Amino acid sequence: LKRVMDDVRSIPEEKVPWFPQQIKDLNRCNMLITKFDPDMDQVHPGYSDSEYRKRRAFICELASAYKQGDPLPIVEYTAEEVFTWREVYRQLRSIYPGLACRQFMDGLQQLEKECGYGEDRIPQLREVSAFLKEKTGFQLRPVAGLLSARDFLTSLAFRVFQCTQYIRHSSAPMHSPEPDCCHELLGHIPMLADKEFAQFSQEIGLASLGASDEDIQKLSTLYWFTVEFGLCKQNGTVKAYGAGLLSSYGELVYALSNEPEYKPFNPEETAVQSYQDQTYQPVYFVSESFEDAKTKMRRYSASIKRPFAVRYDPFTCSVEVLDQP
Ligand code: HBI
Ligand code: FE
Repeated sequence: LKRVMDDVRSIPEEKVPWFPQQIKDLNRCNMLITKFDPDMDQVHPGYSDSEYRKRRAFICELASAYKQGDPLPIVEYTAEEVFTWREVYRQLRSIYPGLACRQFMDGLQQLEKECGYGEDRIPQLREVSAFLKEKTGFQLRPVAGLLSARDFLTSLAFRVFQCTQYIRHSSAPMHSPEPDCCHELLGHIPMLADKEFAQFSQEIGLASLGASDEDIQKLSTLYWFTVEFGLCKQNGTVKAYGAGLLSSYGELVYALSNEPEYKPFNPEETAVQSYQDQTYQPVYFVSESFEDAKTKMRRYSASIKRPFAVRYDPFTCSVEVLDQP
């Protein structure tokens, strides 16, 4: 018996990375990645525009000072910023009907009717967050730029979506190397108004809590090829549901042309596909339906090894940690 006890004691304690259990713990999930930063990246379209950089710094400070539960900051956008928004909105809006999935079109039409979406003004995160909360329970949180994959995915577990509030540089309205409010408001928000998609997003978040770096990398790749660049079949044709596509005129048209390679969405394979964040994707993954994507993701998530299980309690907005089932 002594020998057995010693053996048991010699098993090293499994190290689980810290993760938030209460929604206010998201205040600690703010690790930014300095990629595509106009202050650091010489090819960023705003690099040589000091006015733009000052404006960005101002909007990013609002996000850095934000604490869970504060009212979302209101940004008074300038005429130049609204002009950029208008160009992006007009161009993309004209091609959505043939290329975007049904859930996206539904969400966008509701936003246009109920939330002031249109060419003439940039919607405020505060009103959009209130809209989403009623539709699917998602809420927004302002963020200063690209977050670490772990911190970004973690917030999804609480149905919190981290949104940038600055806009891309006016010299490149059709392209942004980083997320900006056009990407968030046009790409992500309409999809987050769909109940099934909201649940799909939260489940990726829950799967990421306390996961190893290696599993975070895989979940991040799955997020990339679904939430950002996903395609799905609808009435016998392929449509876009990924936010990276729905906020980029060029890549949306490209993804639905006959140029790129399509593969069926299959989490084990998709999780290890290498991807592009500088140019168009060489391959896109096509789901049979959201239902199908959700079922497959669930099976994949259940296969991730963690010495505990998690359950989200919507009444207290907290995560319960349970012993391995
Ligand atoms: N950070 N602010 C922000 N927005 C994103 O869309 C985002 C991010 N960090 C990582 C990320 N997306 C994805 O590439 C995945 O790694 C989760
Ligand atoms: Fe995004």
